[in-house]
Amino acid sequence: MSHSLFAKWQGIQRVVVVGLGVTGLSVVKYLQSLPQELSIKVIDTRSQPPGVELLDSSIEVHTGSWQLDWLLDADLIVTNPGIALATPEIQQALARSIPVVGDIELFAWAANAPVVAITGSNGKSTVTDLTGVLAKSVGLTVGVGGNIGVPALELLADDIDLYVLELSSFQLETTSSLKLAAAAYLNLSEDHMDRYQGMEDYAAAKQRIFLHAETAIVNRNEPETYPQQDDIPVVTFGFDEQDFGVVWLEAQEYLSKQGQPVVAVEDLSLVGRHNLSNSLVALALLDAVNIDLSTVIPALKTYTGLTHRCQLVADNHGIKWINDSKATNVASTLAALSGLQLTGCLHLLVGGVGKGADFSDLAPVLQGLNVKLHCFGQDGDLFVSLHSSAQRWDTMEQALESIYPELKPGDLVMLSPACASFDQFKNFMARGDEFTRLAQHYAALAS
Ligand code: UMA
Ligand code: ADP
Repeated sequence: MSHSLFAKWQGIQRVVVVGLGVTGLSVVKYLQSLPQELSIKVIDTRSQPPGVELLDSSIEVHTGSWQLDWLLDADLIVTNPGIALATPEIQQALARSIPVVGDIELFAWAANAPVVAITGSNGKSTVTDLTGVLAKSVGLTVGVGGNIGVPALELLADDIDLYVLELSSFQLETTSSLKLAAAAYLNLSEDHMDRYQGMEDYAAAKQRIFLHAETAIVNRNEPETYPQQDDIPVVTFGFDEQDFGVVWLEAQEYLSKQGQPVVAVEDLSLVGRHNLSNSLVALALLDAVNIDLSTVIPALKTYTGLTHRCQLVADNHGIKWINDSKATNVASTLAALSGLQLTGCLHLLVGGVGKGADFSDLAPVLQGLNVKLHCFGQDGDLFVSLHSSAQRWDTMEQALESIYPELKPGDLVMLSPACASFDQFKNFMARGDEFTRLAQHYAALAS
């Protein structure tokens, strides 16, 4: 244990982990690996939290409600990102000056290789994965994790050259000492309004990515993404010739660095304008840690993206089925709609948990498309007024069952729900997997 890590843990004996899931489990495992004797207790307000069966029997667990006396007796509370700092029980602990941190803060105490991180409302996972893939392609040992699904504490190892972390606003709320070689803030649009008081509150959580950043990578079109401190060097990305941008040479478009071409857009496998922007950010992050960009171009050209993001999952008789289950807010569904090359009718499936969002920005875009809107799930009603074609279904399966007999060549069936999945699915992956299974089933029936 390094001297600085030892200093962080001095005086801490009773640790309460709030919220299991993959984060809580990684925290417990990490705490157990530390050399000092800690008393570890776990609280999860769910009656059957995921992962409880994997806990060591020596750990005391309370499920189904809060256990305030445990909380108020702790030297340190480590929360799952699903637990808001504003939760009254957590506020009571804070009022008694009990420190409350998240797993990313514990990671920050222990990491001893350069870290780059990505936040924003949309594109985080794509940029995180791409940055990791490109860095690995030049032979580096890279730890890629965070909100993308692999808890950051599981990445800690002595042989890591670079950590690449996706950080959600939830995680940033409880992170205060993470030193970043570069921090990218992609964009800001409405999301998680069920957790925050309003956009200001949500934006303030995201700004925390810059607390100890050596370089800020920000979106030229979105002033909200710039750091509020003026002592951080800023590198920008956008669709013109400045910093990381695009240039046209002999009628060909290139991604560029300071006006110099880096790679031709037509050589990329990723599709959609939003993915050009994501590629620019990955290049800017690697540049910030002194990786020669010319060496990552072969991997950039072949990168096709992550599953559940505008992913073609069935293509039969000229009918395409696209899984964009990761579109969990309005801006991501708008991005998916803006990249469409439509020759027939779009059957768009929307709905799930709306998280308090205002969906009205979708209406003008839908007006301009040959679209049939299929609304399902808990908040499906909120979409019905957006387009005259709208039909209400309880489930995605019911919608697809009715859609498939009327499909014609050129039609496109897309799940881009603008909502979270928790009303009917374990997570967005399970929702996307179910869509893919059904799409492949109905595509086969049509053949
Ligand atoms: N919960 C309770 N009571 C508790 C603990 C949790 O009700 O005591 C609820 C939370 O309110 C939350 C849900 O349980 O809605 C999530 O808990 P979980 O067990 O699924 O959490 P983990 O498995 O640890 O997953 C978390 C992140 N989840 C959230 O931030 C909600 C995952 O991001 C992340 O991949 C994982 O840690 C590893 O870092 C998911 C997510 O939806 C994909 N993130 C949001 C997003 O991307 O929009 C921010
Ligand atoms: P996040 O991790 O921030 O949710 P993802 O890379 O998983 O981001 O993409 C989530 C959704 O947002 C997908 O539906 C994808 O098509 C869309 N998307 C990806 N990048 C961007 C971007 N830069 N701007 C807007 N939407 C995007």
